[in-house]
Amino acid sequence: MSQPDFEYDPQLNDVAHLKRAIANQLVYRVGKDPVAAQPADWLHATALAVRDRLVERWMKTTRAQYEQKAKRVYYLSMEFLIGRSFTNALLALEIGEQVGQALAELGVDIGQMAELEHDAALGNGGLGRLAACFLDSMATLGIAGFGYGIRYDYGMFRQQIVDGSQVETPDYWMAGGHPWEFPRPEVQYRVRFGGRTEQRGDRVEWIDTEDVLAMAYDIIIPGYATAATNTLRLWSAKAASEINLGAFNQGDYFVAVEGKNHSENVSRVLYPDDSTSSGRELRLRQEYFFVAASLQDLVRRYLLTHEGFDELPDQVAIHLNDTHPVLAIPELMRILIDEHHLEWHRAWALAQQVFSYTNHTLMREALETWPVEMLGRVLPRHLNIIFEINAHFMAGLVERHGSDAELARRVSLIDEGGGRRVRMAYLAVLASHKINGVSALHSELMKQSIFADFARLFPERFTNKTNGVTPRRWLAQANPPLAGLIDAHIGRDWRRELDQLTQLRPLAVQAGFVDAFRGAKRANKERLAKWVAQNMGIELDPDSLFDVQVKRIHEYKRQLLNVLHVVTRYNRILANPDADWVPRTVVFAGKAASAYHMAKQIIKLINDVAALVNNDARIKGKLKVVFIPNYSVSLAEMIIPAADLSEQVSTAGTEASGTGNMKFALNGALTIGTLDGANVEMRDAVGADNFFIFGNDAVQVAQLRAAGYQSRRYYEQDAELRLALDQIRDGVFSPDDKGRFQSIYDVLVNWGDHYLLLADYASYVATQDQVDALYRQPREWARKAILNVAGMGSFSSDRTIAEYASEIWRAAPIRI
Ligand code: 26V
Repeated sequence: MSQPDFEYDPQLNDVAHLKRAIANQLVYRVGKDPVAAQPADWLHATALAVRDRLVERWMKTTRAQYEQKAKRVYYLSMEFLIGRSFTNALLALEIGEQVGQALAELGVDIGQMAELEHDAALGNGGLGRLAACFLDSMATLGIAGFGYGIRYDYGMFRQQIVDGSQVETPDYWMAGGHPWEFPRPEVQYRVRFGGRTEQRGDRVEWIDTEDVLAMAYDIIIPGYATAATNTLRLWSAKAASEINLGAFNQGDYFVAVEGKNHSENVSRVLYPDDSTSSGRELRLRQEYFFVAASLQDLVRRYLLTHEGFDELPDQVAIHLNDTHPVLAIPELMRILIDEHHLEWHRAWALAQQVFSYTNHTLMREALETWPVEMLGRVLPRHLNIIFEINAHFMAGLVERHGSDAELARRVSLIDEGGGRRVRMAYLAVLASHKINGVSALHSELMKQSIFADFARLFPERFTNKTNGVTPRRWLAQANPPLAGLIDAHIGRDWRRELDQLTQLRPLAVQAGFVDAFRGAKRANKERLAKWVAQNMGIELDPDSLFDVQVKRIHEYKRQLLNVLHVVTRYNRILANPDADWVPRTVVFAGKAASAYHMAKQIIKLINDVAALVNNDARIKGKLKVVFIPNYSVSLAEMIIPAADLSEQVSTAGTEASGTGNMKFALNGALTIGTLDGANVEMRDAVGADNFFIFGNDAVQVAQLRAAGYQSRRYYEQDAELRLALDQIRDGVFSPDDKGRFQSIYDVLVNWGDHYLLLADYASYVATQDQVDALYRQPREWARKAILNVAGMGSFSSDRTIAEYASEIWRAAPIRI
């Protein structure tokens, strides 16, 4: 391989330049001879060549932000579930075809190569993926948005299914290198833990701390079809002191590295829990670690161009993605008071103008609280500050509302009942000028339940921002057949203005378009069927109705309700084998938190049911069940476009929004769902005739519970339901261990059925019959599916971010 014989210009995107660029990267950066290069080497080289094409835009954006004195929005999140970056970057640059051609000329298949990229799975589920969609939209809209988070060595665990059960293994996602990040060894901050505070005159000092360094790694976030390019800055822990030389010289090698390992463990692993606050000290340390580094970084950036803090609220917005980064509040107070000597009231006023907070769940067990004892040990100064915030709050309360001990007890930042704990959500509400929920229903329930007192005290702070998803990844990238069809009829601008999809409405009755739409769906179903055949050895029939539920496994999401329908359908087919059944393929995927026993039982049951149903010759292809292991962003990109039916069946009032629901509808699936989360708004947007709603709504759920819900009544009165539950209990699906699912039966029949599955069962099964009936009329089905796509315009994360920017952050786009 010779040196380039023409000037290397990373802005030139013709095939010849790209080919040269890729080959150069392969040789000089990856260090591989093209004749010996493996597909992974080509991927690395191509990623670097593509990344080069983003760097100039990135610098231009940073310069524009400075020149225009843009207000920066700092999105603090413990999780960013970005998935793969390669195809996303190609799309943003709109150079996919040229790169594909260049690679083809180099003898490499771009599709196969792209499949090798490891997902960056630095998140658990909805909250983390939302953060990634938001970064995409902030860049696309030209908002000066920075993501701040943790560069976990190990992201979400890899899920294997062994004998039908989940087995977790660590996922070292950077194993193949991570060409999308820029390590910044020059950007390191000291993060302090432990020690004690000492009053010196009118100042408090925090001393005798144990320190860890936070080192920055930057990931480029390209905007779509704009030069605007933002940064996700992730922090990695580095030991503040190197190995213990004394021990090393004495040959105690283990002792020598112990301290270093201990410090660096802070960014080692993502907590693989979803909605249970496990309350572990390492988690607390992680939260403070990334918050402390981020605040030092953003205050430093602000002070580069400002003296004093008067302009802080015009220049900085800090958004708290759930309570995980709430320590940013006492940390900012500490910086302003202890380091810059502001007086309390001034610091507090600034904090309140800077912070905003999104709540993502009403589940009690997910509301973070930290034991006062632990917080005092790990962060003594922050605990002082929290106590002081609380004292001011309590004093103000008496001033405004007289002394009301009961109210004070309820809203205090310190929960005094049974071991004192700090209520992080209350701290967030107190310090933020805006607090939002993630769907209209959720924002309303939030005000009525967990924040009822605060909504009375500070009504003007509470608002709603319904979630959205990025149409770049979730339609353009995930679904080329449908994206291409839409382009051919309404042009390409929907990628930036998703409302343009309304132009598809008249096409829903045009035979040519309907056929092409069905063809696109068919192609996606074939793609999934091929993957399942190759990777799982199971044959799926693309003519069958693909009925899909993919999401974290959780009782409130009610995968079990879906299973009850599957079992009922199985029984019905066996009872009436010659009837004209609509063939169905029921697809599940999702991870269970490692310590969540019931969720793991649900996975096992799904797999046991699948084994029996799929191997029953009498079923003859009328019903098939698959559990696809290791659900991830990239699997979602393949599974969702292949769905005919989207299962969104949570107990009304429990799913804050859902975002998978939006991705399915955008890809032309019909939804069967409850009036929960964003389903309510989606139904309004696409028309109730085009949406399968069933079951009790949130008000009815509350009434049922208040009236002393007795699930056993439903069990006794419904023979089909009883049969399904008895079969599960009696071991029909677990002949090797007949008692295996007794506890599932008990939860539903004897232990209160907290999520009201039995109350919604009959309505669900009846609605599934309507689904079958519609599927028998393929054009009518397609018409409704098209109207779903056409109605999804407002569920773009661009709309969501535009609302956050104007109503919460007060940040305008930069001109570039
Ligand atoms: C809590 C915890 C507790 C400690 C350990 C780690 C961990 C991780 C996550 C969570 C809370 C998860 C909250 C969440 O993901 N909520 C989802 O947010 C989505 C985006 O707003 C929304 O669409 C889903 O309905 C909601 O469940």
